[in-house]
Amino acid sequence: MKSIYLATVLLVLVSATFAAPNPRYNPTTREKRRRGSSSWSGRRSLQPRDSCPVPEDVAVVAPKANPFVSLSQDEIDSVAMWLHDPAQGLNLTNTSSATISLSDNYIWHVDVLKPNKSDVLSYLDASGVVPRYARVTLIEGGREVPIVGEYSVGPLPISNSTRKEALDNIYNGPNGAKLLWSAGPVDSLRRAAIDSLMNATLAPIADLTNDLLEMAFYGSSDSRSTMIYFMQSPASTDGEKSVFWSPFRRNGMEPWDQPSDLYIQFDITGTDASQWRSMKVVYNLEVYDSVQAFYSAWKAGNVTKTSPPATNIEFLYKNKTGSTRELEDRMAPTVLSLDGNRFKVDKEEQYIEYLGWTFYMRFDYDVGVQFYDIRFRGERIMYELSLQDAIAQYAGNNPFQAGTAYMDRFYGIGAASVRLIPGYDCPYHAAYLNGSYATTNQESYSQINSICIFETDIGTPITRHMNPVWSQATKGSKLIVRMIATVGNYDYLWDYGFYVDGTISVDAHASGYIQANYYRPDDEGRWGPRVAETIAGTLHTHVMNFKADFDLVDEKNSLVKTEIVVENVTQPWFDESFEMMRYNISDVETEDDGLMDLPANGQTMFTVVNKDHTNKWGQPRGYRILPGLSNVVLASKSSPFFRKSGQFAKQPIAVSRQHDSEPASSATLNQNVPDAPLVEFWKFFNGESLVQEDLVAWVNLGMHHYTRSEDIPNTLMSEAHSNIFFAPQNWGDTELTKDLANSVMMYAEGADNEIVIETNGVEPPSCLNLGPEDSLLGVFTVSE
Ligand SMILES: [Cu+2]
Repeated sequence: MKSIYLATVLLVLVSATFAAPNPRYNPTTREKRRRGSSSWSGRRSLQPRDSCPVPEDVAVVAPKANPFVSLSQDEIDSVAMWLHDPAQGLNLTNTSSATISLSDNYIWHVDVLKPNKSDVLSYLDASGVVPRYARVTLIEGGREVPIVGEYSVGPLPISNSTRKEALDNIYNGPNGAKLLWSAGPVDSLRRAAIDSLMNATLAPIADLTNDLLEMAFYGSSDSRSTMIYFMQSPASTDGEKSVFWSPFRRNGMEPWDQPSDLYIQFDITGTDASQWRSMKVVYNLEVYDSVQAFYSAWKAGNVTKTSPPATNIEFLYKNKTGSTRELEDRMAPTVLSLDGNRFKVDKEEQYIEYLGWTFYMRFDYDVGVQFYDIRFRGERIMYELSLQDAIAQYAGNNPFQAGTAYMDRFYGIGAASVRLIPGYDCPYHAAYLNGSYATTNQESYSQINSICIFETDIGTPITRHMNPVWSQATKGSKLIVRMIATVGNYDYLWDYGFYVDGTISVDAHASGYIQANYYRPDDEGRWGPRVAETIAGTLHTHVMNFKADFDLVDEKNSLVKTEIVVENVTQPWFDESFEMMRYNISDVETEDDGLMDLPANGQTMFTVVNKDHTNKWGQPRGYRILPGLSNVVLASKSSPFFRKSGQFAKQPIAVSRQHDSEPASSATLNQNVPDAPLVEFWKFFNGESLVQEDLVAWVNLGMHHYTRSEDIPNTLMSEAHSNIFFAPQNWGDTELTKDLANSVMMYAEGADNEIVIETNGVEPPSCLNLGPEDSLLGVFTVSE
């Protein structure tokens, strides 16, 4: 086993150098500190003489088996076999069949269906059983009106009582749990057909593309192809048609940043690919009615060539260049738990305990890690905390970027989770968990080490104070559960933080490659600055929606709005009236007021409270929803590309009644149906009471990405950062860190003002090499 080596030179006790008052330690701390060596050998020891052990995972057994387990391979196979049984009448074609076509019915995805909250609570809080169901997505090209439909299949295991039912109960859109086939996922079958269309369109004009773009396309698997195409998302509005624009980029590394100036529109409506066709062309901002018209114009010498994408792509490399900065040959600081981990993980049940916190985790293909039954000191704070979707809306002076509105849930955020890089993505000694889900190839898959768990210093003490008679500070710590997903060009990092004071945080960061615009000087930077030879940044907004299902003590919670208002007041103790602020406290009574903006200057506080449970001071116990850094939402509220599909991203905070029929603010298949989504979020807000009911807060993190040259090669997580806090608000009778032993209290005692340094028996381990500056001696003194 690997250990880290640290010099053993201990805290040097140089009490002789201190004048009276004579400091003393309490007995437990004094003995430890006296075991030190007698001299300080310098800041950096090159001769390790001791080692701090690698913290071991501390075992814990979850109180109950995790009710959110992904499907096993046997379960997936049994569901697939059951669906293929002619008795079901589905006329399914096996996806491995050599003759499968777009007009066949076949399975796209068999995943586990998220169980209802009501069932999970009866299991967690009593002896209920959580029924197990599969969520099945079928591509049904063989129907008279071809569709993609979502169904539940269960209960599992398969038995005579197993049924297949449309999941209409959890989808409130106009078509229920289905969409018209043309708006469905682009699976390998459809991609092959699109590839043929592209080949048929572009190979005949290879002389044109070689001239104007200095690249050509002959099919994705043809080695002569130096060009690559993409599809605009959304590729439909309601599924009646699938018409989209394709950009063309140089084939090779990170094509997102090698765009050309050419865009072609395609119509791929319906299951008969022979009817698919190319439509308009845009090149150098000139619009041509057809590829043929474009080709004729070029032949006639009427097309003005713009720069092809740069062939020198050195700017995209992230290998180290340049000389090393002074002292940067040393390893960067990191967080280490030298005294052993303070959190416990039941890896089997995906259950965690940390300094009063307990929770379960779930993982799925759509969004990755999610949190359930989050409790602090035994009391439930949230039933669920989970990412719902991560979307990005683009802008640009071309039909592709102008029409791009990604919903990454569609591409599988959990499926895009990556194996984390120890020491870089996560601190050394972090604990790791696998993320398990069912792939769209009907395989049960575990992404190794896609979640890391570690405790970190919050960077400040959590509390401190000094006055003439004592000085106190308490260490600030939090547990972080981290996941990173690389969805195409972008890398998203999500941190879920659990603080020692009862605060929960969600942080989102982004890195990876921007999806660049083709650089046009006449754009004058209106959609982003030029960032390399032939590319410009692209103005876009990221929004990530999270579900925070509060159950403060129990499910009966209320939403309170505390506004800071300013008014002119007259008081007998002042001669003149004057302006002063006060609270205006009100309940948000119904869902009609549940879609909320953040008033300017932070002059409103939103709290979820339980009015039936007050603290010692008679205040309803609550948690504050505290927007942190960059809680932005979509700038456009009526863009056609997110008309109804992205309603969750149009206000910073929304609070609705919890219903098992409203489990998510988005849907995996929402991407291509902005006019006919499966989930239409604003329909959740239909006048129901929000007073002492089961409430769900839907909150957004985000970033308007003001792209810059520093996005090349990779966007920086320092600035591409957004967060939110859920913080106790009169939850306790007092603040919740008074029991922490990782605190110091220094005070004077007796007539001689003898200084007492109370560290509650918690000391740096002997392997930690401390210097004289780290001594507590003399920090606090009392003037005589
Ligand atoms: Cu961005």
